[in-house]
Amino acid sequence: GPADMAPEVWEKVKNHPCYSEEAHHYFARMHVAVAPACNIQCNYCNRKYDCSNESRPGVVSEKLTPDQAIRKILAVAKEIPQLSVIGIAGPGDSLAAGGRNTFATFEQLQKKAPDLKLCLSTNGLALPDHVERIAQYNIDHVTITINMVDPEVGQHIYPWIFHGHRRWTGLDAAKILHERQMLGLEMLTARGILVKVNSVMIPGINDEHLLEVNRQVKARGAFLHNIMPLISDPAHGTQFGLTGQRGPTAQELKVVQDACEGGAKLMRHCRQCRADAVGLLGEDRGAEFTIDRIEAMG
Ligand code: CLF
Ligand code: SF4
Repeated sequence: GPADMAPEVWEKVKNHPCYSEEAHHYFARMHVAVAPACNIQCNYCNRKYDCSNESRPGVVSEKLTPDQAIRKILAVAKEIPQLSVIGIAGPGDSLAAGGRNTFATFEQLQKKAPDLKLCLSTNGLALPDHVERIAQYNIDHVTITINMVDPEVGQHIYPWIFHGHRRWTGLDAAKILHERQMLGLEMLTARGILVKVNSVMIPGINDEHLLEVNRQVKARGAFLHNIMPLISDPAHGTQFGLTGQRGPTAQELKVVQDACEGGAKLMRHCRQCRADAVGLLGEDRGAEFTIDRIEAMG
């Protein structure tokens, strides 16, 4: 592995297509959309479609039960030998609703296909409650979507969160979410679990602030920082879409990414996958492997 990487880290990175730019040419990932619920509201989300943390809006993912997900994964693993990672990234939050479906899927998978790496993506609100189980099921890769480290910024991104049996709004909501995200990040990195931070760049809201996000997540041990452009689509009715909030241009995105050089290492090959994507990054073979087709094959 590279000189600047400890051998145990390299072991976790070398065949993960998102954590290693090199690996993404050779190794495939598969998402199973077993997590429909969410515990917060992001202004860039439309609940009818995928968690827009990672997914382009407009197409509904194939929602699966944990049992269906296992059948689908085992069938796909036979057909795609490069498959190395199973991720749960929506269509809601993987740890909302107690993470029930997420952990039910990973628990079985760990027994039935121990060679596949497990990966999950979360907004972080429920993360501190689940670090123990994440470690227990050998989930080596966790992505947290962190769009701010300052509740003043956060209040323009998150209209509400649901936490501790009640709904919070405004600055209170953003403050709780921020504290939970930082705590979850620290707890994971303290256990040697690799953490990638995704940030959605929202012009005029958090674009300049993302340098501070980069600095703070680096200080807490994040392995990678993935700054992604907001995909704002009024046709799909996101809050930001309705207010006319635009996404950044490629040039604006690059300026912010370049300004972060020297901080937490940046991921630059993200393809903003759907919550049911299958295959190499940038290809989506999901349509070949719908659960109907798999169950028809027996
Ligand atoms: Fe999936 Fe995400 Fe795991 Fe990768 S995707 S849960 S870390 S296995 Fe990868 Fe897709 Fe970008 Fe995500 S290219 S959207 S960063
Ligand atoms: Fe939507 Fe994801 Fe935000 Fe939940 S965390 S509101 S699913 S974008």
